[in-house]
Amino acid sequence: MKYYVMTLFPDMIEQGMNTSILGRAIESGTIELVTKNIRDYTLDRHNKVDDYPYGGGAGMVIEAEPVYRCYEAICSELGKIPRVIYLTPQGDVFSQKMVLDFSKEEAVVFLCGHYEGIDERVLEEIVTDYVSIGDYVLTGGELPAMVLMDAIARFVPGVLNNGESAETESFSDGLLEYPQYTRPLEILGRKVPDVLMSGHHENIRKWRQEQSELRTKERRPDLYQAWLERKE
Ligand code: 6GU
Repeated sequence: MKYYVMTLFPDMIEQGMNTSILGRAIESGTIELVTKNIRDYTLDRHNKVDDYPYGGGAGMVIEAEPVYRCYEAICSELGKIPRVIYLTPQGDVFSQKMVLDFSKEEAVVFLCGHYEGIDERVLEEIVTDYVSIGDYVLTGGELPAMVLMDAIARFVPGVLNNGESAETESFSDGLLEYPQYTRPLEILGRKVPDVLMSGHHENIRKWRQEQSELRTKERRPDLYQAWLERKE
């Protein structure tokens, strides 16, 4: 999987992606991460990338030209026209379904906006997917881009090391994960559920399934309802 990120803050992406599982995946080449500073693609003498909005109003708008030139450079490097995801609160809300869809791509390009936005004409020209991570407003698309890259990476072969495949965790079948315990057997006046010490694998599997269902019903009734309807 090859990730390209078009941004005015490449350091933020690189700093955010160099740790833990993602850091290792990049280190080993399982995932490739290329950040492109939009500012490097301006033709302006002072490297200016934004300007006042036509029609007036607060804030600045990122110009079409540097974004388009940055996109062209990425297309040349890839030798193909990639999916381009624009991170915006106006997009479709990110879901595990979208994760699976994006994870099938050879390369994904993320476009991160700031300020009041990006000139609409370059968005019309290059963006294939508009994605939001939820109903709240952030200062820019960098954190959302990292959220998407993290979720997608979990489905790239070789990123998750141990036997725990991406499928067996929360949301795989639409339920939340069951509770987990480790040593000691008792702490804070609470014991580990007996069934987990029984060595009876079928009982343990059933108990965990029950816990997943109970927990989903309690904490995410919307997901539980959808799961019930799918099961029928
Ligand atoms: Cl993708 N971008 C920004 N700026 N704010 C958001 C968002 C994205 N998703 C939720 N809020």
